[in-house]
Amino acid sequence: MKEIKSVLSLYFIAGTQDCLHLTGDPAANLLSVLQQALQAGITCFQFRDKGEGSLHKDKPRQQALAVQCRDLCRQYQVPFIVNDDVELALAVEADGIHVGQTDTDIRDILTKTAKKLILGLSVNSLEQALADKDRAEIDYFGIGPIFPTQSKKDHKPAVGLEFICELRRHGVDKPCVAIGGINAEAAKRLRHLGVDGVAVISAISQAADIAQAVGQLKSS
Ligand code: TZP
Ligand code: MG
Repeated sequence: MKEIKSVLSLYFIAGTQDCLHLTGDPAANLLSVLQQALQAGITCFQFRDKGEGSLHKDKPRQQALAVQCRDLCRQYQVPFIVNDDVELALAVEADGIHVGQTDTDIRDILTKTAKKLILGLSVNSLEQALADKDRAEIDYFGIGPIFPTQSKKDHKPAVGLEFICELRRHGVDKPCVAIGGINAEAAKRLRHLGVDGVAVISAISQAADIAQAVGQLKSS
């Protein structure tokens, strides 16, 4: 498996609900956006198909789409991570699972599979980071939202750029990816502050020129 820090470098997250601004079938549009992002050099993809406008009420179609996304990622040797849904992740043999603080416990995920999965956990406070910073089974923290975001309705309060420094000051040295409202300029600042990568939805899914957006987020 690739080194986790290099996997986190430019982490793209999307589901059909993030492609509704495009005309045509959202599932086909997601595949097209993903293909362009992979071609341009994203280093990880998280399938996060949830909420209004997603395929969450049609599990067979959602799973079929997840398989298509997984196969695209495999072509580019980019890890394919599933958000929250452990059953879906196992069914499609994802490379990893990302969970929030109130989702399935990482310990329960481990009991369900012998395969080495990339396991990520969302962190929004110092307490949460300190509680899990030494748990070896957690491969990385998703830190955020750094800024307010339009892409997640129920998002937690934004933590700001300083939060990255606060975590490092408190000895949190787990690989981390920053998320929430990140554009190319913010990505540059965050990388300087020491994050291992940035995770974005809209900066790629809503870009007029996906290859250019990926290039700018990477080289920042
Ligand atoms: N978790 C925290 S913020 C967020 C998620 C899934 C959404 C990030 O989307 P965007 O468009 O990059 O702000
Ligand atoms: Mg969640």
